[in-house]
Amino acid sequence: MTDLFSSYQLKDVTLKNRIAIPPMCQYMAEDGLVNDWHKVHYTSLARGGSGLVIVEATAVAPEGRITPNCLGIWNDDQADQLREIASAIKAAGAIPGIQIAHAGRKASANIPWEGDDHIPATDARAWQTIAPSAIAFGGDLPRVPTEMTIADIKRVQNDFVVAAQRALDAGFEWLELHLAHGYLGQSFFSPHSNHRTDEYGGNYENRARFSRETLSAVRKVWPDNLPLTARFGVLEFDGKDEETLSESIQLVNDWQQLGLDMLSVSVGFTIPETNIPWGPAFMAPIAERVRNEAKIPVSSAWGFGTPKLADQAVRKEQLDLVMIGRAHLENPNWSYQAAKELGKESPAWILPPPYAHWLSRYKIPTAD
Ligand code: FNR
Ligand code: 531
Repeated sequence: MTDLFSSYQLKDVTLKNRIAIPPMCQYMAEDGLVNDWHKVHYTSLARGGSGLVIVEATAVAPEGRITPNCLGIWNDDQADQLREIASAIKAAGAIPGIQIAHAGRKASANIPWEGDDHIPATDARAWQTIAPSAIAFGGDLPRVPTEMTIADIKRVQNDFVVAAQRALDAGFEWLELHLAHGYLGQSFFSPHSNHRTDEYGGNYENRARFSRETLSAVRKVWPDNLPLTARFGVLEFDGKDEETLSESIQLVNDWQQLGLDMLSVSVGFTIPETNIPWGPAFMAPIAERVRNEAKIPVSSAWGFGTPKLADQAVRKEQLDLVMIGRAHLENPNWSYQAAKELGKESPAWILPPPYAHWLSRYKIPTAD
């Protein structure tokens, strides 16, 4: 019986368990560069026992950052510094992954604890955003983006390809395209945000074109023996879920033909007004449906934070990997404590050997 602490092989990469730390923006970079905070953050997470650590949404171009403080991989200096993060994650016993992203019309925003809203155009820190159509997200992100020309589309697609090459050179072994959460990739597919009248808008084929072309081009530079994955909002909880889900599953099938190895099932977040059924593991049944209908390995997140819930999702074959996000921000050792709570044999051995050895032997009995 497969459970949370079963190993998992995808292409030539083997994870020591089914726990992944999903990408979580830190908003602590200057000019897209790694600094001591990222070293503290990623090494503390990586030595906690999870099988895979995915570095946060890392922008493929300056205008693709959500905020001025997002990580980037659009130049060699950034890639060189990310190399340190990849090797530290590896040294700590987890597989190093990275998510590459472009924020589209949600870009040029203040960091969450400084407003989470668009930076006023008059502010020197702001920049003009780009998107499939000149339609603002709305809410706290009212800025109207510039509709991308075909040349813009080709440039950004190439930015993803160059970013994938840099991620490979930096030592990452797991690549995730950010095609979710209302950012550029998601916004090309959603009719809410894509009103184009050329070959990148309108019917399914055209709205799928951006992501299919980008995935295909990235696959050519990302080695076939390493996992190429994507995070994608398969529905919006906007009252049109059935229609959206069936189109999304069709797109996931198309992506598989183009070499996608796994899907991280998430929410679209394409428009501000939706009815998301927030709750523990609320995405599990949706992920299970994508896994069964598209016949693709899936991961998902959203409130799996208790060991039993995460373990059940794997045992019930709803997910192949469980992403545990905020629970790890609260407790970097979440995976080790989950192993103890679930009564695993010698739980210490999901930690790096220098810790595991002394946690499994010579233990001083705890006072009852
Ligand atoms: C996130 N999330 C996120 N998702 C993503 O695809 N790329 C990213 O860079 C980020 N950044 C990010 C930052 C922070 C601070 C949070 C809390 C979340 C979403 C995250 O990966 C995860 O899907 C959600 O947090 C839900 O999982 P949990 O936290 O309920 O386990
Ligand atoms: C979405 C989110 C919404 C509600 C709770 C947690 C997370 N994330 C998306 C992130 C940025 C932060 C908010 C990205 O995908 C970059």
